[in-house]
Amino acid sequence: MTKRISLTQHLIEQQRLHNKIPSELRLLIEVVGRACKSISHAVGKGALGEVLGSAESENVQGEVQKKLDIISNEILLEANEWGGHLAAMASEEMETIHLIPNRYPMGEYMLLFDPLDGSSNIDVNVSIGTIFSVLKAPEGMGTPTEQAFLQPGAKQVAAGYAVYGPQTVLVLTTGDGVHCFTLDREMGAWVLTQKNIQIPADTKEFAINVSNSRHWYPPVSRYVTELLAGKEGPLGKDFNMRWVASMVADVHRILTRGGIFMYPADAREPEKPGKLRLMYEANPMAFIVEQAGGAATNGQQRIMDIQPEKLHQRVPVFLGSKNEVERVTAYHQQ
Ligand code: P6P
Repeated sequence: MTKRISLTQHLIEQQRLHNKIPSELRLLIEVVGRACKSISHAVGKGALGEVLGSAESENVQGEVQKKLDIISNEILLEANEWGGHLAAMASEEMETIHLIPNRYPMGEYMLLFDPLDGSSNIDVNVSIGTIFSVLKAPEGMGTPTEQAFLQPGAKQVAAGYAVYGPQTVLVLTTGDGVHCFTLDREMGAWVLTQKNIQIPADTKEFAINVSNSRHWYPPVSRYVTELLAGKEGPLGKDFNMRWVASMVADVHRILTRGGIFMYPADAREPEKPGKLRLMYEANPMAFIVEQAGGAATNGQQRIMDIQPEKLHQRVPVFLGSKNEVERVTAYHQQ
């Protein structure tokens, strides 16, 4: 039987190799890993656990919150408040940043998360997940402010996601490759199951919500028309389409077998630059995808180069197999 590497052992070995995971960051990642195990357990209860359905409330995005959105958010807050590794947290489910209560020491990291991405899939038992991003608090910051969070994605020191699907997996990068852990539910342990994941530069699979096609701007329309033209078209090969409507599930498929994921801005709401949020969806996924040899842009520039202006700002997203992301990005620049 091959030796099983735990999350802790992986992080300690990565620290010895690259000296990028001080003990405080290792604690942060392990605590988030434990929180994701708790969320997986809550999600898995389904109708047996009084956790399905709407919470009869709205989040800062004006979206109706599911009970599990709130439960997942609480799990992450409570897991991370006491450890002394964080200066503050930010969540899709909270309008303002969450300061560490005075009774606990503050640390040098800031954690951002979408506690349960893909909520529209909860009640229909389709894979959902947690996305998180880690930034360092600015030197001499004092009391954390929203402004302290507004750092480009290139400043992330770690990022990851969990997928609550047929397996529960945790995918993680600290800047030296992308690694995948599978939850051993009997032991309650994260076990390293894939190291240094690489996304193929080419692909035959694309992910976009085609029901919005009449609203797309020309570069996206041109690109998807070419994908649909298949072998007889300019791309010279047939493509397949997938759209799970859970970013974590679509991104995990792309990490596993390649593909391009697109959530563009469109004419439905011209002032709204797409649906996905920069700080706790696009940035962490961009970090992971680039670390796996893929690319991630907003159609104009690298997502991780964007200077954030607001905590909950949205951004168009094109990410995955490098050659296809570069193609659709080039169409935006012509
Ligand atoms: P649509 C889930 O609500 C989410 O934020 C992403 O996880 C997903 O990719 C997207 O929205 C799905 O959006 O418009 O297809 O429902």
